[in-house]
This record gives sequence, C-alpha cells and structure tokens, in this order.
Amino acid sequence: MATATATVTVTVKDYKPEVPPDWCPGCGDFGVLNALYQACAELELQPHEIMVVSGIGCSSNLPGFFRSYGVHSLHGRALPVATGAKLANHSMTVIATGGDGDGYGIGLNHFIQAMRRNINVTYIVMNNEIYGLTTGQVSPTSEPGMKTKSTPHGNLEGMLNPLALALASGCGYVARGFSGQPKHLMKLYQDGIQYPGFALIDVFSPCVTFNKQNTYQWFRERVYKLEEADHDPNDFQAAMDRALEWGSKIPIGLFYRNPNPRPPLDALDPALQAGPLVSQGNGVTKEQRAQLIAEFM
Ligand SMILES: Cc1ncc(C[n+]2csc(CCOP(=O)(O)OP(=O)(O)O)c2C)c(N)n1
Ligand code: SF4
Ligand SMILES: [Mg+2]
Repeated sequence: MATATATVTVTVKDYKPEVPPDWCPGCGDFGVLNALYQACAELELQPHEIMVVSGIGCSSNLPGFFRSYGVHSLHGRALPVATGAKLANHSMTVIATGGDGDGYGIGLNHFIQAMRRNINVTYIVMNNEIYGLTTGQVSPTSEPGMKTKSTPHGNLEGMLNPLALALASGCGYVARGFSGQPKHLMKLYQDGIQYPGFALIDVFSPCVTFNKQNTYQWFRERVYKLEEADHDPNDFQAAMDRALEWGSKIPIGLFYRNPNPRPPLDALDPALQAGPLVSQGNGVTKEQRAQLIAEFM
C-alpha cells in the first residue's frame, strides 16, 4: 500500500470528479462510491497514490467518478489490468471495481487466478444480481426462478457463490457489504485496502431499474452483521459455513481475514525487490543491447 504524504491532508472533496455520476437515481452504486471516498480519505491516501481499474458495466463506470489514476478497461478484464498496474508500480494502492456480470461471469477465470496469485489488489464487486448496463439480463448471481429479460419463464440456473469461491481459491480477505449500510461498508474497504494481499469485498448494490426482486427492502429484511453474531473471522471453516448461508438471513461483514497471510506476489517477485519497476529505469545498457543483437542476428 502507498504511504500517505504526512504534510498534505486529503478530504473526500479531493476525489470528487467534475462530472457527477450518471447512475439512475437511487442506484446502489452511489453508496459504494461514497463509502470509497470516505475510506480513502480516512486512510489519507492522496489521489495520485491510487489507481482504480474497472471492466464494463454500470458499476464499472466508477473510475470515471473517482479522481485518481484510473482505467475503464474491457468487460471482465479489470483484474488483468489491475495485476499489470500493481506489478508495474507496487507502491500504488490498486483498487479494482466492477459488477457481478463483469467479475463473476465473463471475468470469472481472472478472478480465480488473481486470488491464487495473491495480487495485492482490493476488489470491490457491486453485486446487483443482474446485468444492469445491458438493461436487465440474468447474471451468475441471479437467483433461481428470477424473471429477467433473458429468462422470461424464470432463471433455470443455479447461483454462483462468490464468497465460498473466494475462500476456496485462497483469498485471504473475504467480506461482504451492503450499499444501504455505508459506514459498515467503509470499514470493510479500509481493512481490505490495508490487508497485505488480494481482498474481495462483494457489495449488495441494488439495481433499482432492472432488478425489482432484490431491492433495498429485500436486503434490509435479510442482512445481519457478522460483527454482531459472534463470528470469528480468523476461522476459515466458520467463514465457509457463513458464506454458504443464503435465505431468510444473509450475513454481511468480514467473513475471513487470514491470520497468517501469505506474502503477496509483489513481495515475492525478485524483479520488484529493488523498488517499483517504474522507478528502476528503462531499457537495457549499451552492452546488453549489443549482446542481444549478437544473440539474435
Ligand atoms: C466482451 C463483451 N461481452 C459483452 C458485453 C456487453 N456487456 C456490457 S456490460 C455487460 C454486463 C454488465 O453487468 P454487470 O457486470 O453485472 O454490471 P452492472 O451493469 O450490473 O453494474 C455486458 C454483458 C461487452 N461490453 N463486452
Ligand atoms: S441500470 Fe441499474 S445498475 Fe445501472 S445505473 Fe441504473 S440502477 Fe444502477
Ligand atoms: Mg450487475
């Protein structure tokens, strides 16, 4: 994680863009973004110390609404870009954002590989259980039976469980928030950003326009906080048990924080031990160039 510049204070205003977000009024993604402004300000991260990377979707428009370095990449490709950014400059705080379709559908393989590799990136998934941007098709986290534009007779497929998958894939920080509970969410962001390794924060972020089933009210009636439920986030098995809970009660909060985190990739890679690649100088020496030409000509 980047260290804050002690003499310069940073406030939420510093991250606000000139152009306000164009999400539908009431979209859960507003809460996700506001909590991120707050978390970064409280961690005293300067905008130039942060890189926000996304894929494609309503949720993936977030880097455009956050004043920092940013990339709005391709559908499902936030994590490969975030991986490259982190390896190029591991002094940056790299935050990947996107939707359930982006990360758990087309980008699923990248999600698993990033957790296996343990890239030191915080991944925030705005999980509205639908494809919002493309106007309401079924997603991997849509509930069975759900009627959408692409499933007019009800969804016949099972639901992907991102938290159980993350635990099984070696993710050391696994959390779930709700955009209707922004203070709680902000705390999860702060912990996730400070965790030394890949951190997943799945966020219930209602799509008020195309998902009429999983509404704010639907979540409010079901969610309960693990922090108030005698859950030990150091206990992997307990985390898995909670991750499998889905029904009249659904847990949010910190499921798992590995008490003995494995070193993230940037701490292990020999090429990065002399400092971030971006400050190690470019190119090869004259002698190395001559040697390469001799070898390949
Ligand atoms: C390779 C590719 N396939 C499909 C699309 C069309 N597409 C754009 S966004 C999207 C799904 C968005 O859903 P999600 O990631 O859940 O984001 P949301 O809009 O719900 O926030 C799809 C299928 C695309 N842009 N690129
Ligand atoms: S379509 Fe849904 S996800 Fe997209 S901005 Fe509107 S409410 Fe949010
Ligand atoms: Mg979605």
